[in-house]
Amino acid sequence: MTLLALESTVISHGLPYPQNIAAARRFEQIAREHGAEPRTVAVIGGELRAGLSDDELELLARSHDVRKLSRRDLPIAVAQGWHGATTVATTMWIAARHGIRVFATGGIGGVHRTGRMKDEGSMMNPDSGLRDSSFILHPSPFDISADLPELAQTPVAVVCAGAKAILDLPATLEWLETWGVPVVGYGVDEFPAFYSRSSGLPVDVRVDTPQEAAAIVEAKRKLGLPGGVLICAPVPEEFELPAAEANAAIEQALAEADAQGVHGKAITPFLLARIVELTGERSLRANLALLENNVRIGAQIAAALASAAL
Ligand code: PSU
Ligand code: MN
Repeated sequence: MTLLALESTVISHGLPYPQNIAAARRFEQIAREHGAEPRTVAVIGGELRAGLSDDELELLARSHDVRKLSRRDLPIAVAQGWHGATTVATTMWIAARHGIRVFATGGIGGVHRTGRMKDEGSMMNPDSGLRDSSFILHPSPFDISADLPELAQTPVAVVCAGAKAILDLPATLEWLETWGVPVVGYGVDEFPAFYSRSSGLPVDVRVDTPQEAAAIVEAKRKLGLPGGVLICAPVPEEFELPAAEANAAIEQALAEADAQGVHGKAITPFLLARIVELTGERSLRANLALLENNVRIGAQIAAALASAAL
């Protein structure tokens, strides 16, 4: 059977209720329509699961008692019997244990922006000619999502719309290069930036069919290279947010997180929620549209991978 993994952090912490439960059901439907059996991944009562009942989807969508579980949280969640939504990292890991090779999501985590200057043009005090420490006030700690090391070690192909510009996208791509993760553009030459179709940063290769994408995934496996492949499909054109609008919201959300001292595992959900508040319905529609697009492409790649043609 051709299987497609779907994540649950986007349901529990990435989309509002009730749009999230409707979306979770729709994703499963879209996967089936395109040749793959969906397996939404989560931790239910401490049990690692790939494939959920409708009641369990509802629990993930509604409950405030569902934690965001990254890799380090898994043993704790199991030992303590938690309910948890899985991030890209933990979804990959659980999917691999269930023999699932392809996973569709929205955006991946990456290298967070750090050490930016409050005002990059004004590091030098023009009167004294000295560095002015009041301009170097950005104490955000070093933060790299566990999604990246998971891509480096776990053999699951991840279909996403790139990563949001809340992250340092050049640093994220450098990290993936260092750790041997191929970055494939699906019908696109640039790494997509989630709400925007382009980032100005090139992908390693462009493919235009599920078969071409599947061939890269299969070649990596045959070579014995560890880790996954990142397949990046841009948000459908009619739902794209203008880069200026998305970036303004991102900059404001980052400044608020900084001012409020939000960091660690709370930073991504904080930024995502603020961006939706600042940009309104259109960002939500873009988010849903790119997720549906990725589920369709993921199902087609999973089907191509399962076919004998490779
Ligand atoms: N980026 C998004 N939407 C998301 C996430 C990231 O645009 O929903 C979620 C994914 O589950 C991802 C996780 O795996 O956030 C990354 O969190 P962290 O940066 O704490 O690793
Ligand atoms: Mn982090």
